[in-house]
Amino acid sequence: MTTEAADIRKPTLGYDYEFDAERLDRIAACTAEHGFCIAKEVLSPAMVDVLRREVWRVVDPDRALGAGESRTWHAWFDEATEAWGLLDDSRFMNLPRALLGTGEICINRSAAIIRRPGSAAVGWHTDWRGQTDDPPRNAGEVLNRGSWPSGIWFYLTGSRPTHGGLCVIEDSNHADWAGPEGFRLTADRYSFVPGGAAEGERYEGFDIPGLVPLFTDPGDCILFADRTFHGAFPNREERARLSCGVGFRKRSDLIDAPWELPAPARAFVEALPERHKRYVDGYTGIDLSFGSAG
Ligand SMILES: O=C(O)CCC(=O)C(=O)O
Ligand SMILES: [Fe+2]
Repeated sequence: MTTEAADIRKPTLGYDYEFDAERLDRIAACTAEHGFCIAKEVLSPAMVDVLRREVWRVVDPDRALGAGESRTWHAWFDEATEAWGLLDDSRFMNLPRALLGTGEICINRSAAIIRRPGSAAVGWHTDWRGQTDDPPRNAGEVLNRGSWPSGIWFYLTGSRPTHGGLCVIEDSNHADWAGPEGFRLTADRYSFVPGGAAEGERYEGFDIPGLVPLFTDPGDCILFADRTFHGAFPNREERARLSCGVGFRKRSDLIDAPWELPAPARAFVEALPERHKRYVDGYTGIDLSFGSAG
């Protein structure tokens, strides 16, 4: 496969992975079987505008990010007051309900990312942190140990290889997946490296068997499973790449977070309208100062 982003075309796989957002059965089945799918036109153009504005306002209010830089803002949704309407949007909310198999869900975590033109690739990794039962060493190990989807993301300026788009490895969501052919999983099973290579930095190449570059429009939702391995291309376009995601888990999957509810999370829980309070029953917020980075 060529690794020139501009030459990479949308692949034809042996199965469908793009569905109308109402095809919840297909969406859940594809994510369970292949580890990912795309729900089409989840957001109205007006909601795309709202979310773009809220990503800028919360993540980089002074437009201080320089060329080549990127910034990830954890618990973005806590502060993104204008985006809370997502919780009223059944076209969106039915997606996590379908993946989790229940309507009894709460917010697990959220984030928004800005990647300015020239920003670097994101090396291959899984967000899942259930490889061990050892006491959690950081917030990711607290919040990403269960079998809830790691990804429910809007790429608000579209996902495509030239624009820092997301890519996944198909079928890498299965517990017995041992890495792409020609690669091996790292000892912690967070990532993989080429056959004979030493473990070190995350691998950032795009010449990987099973790689699926995702092409989406701004209102589409990218869904991926708890363990799915993914990476992102560098942003080679003139425009900043904007994305945001809100992840949910079953309310019955309790998390006993080793931190006090952080102030933005407390303010969020208090300010949410009564009809939305069930989505924060069990919400922990995130305290990135807990443990080591990650
Ligand atoms: O920026 C992206 O497209 C992917 C980011 C990601 O995978 C992560 O932050 O865990
Ligand atoms: Fe990730």
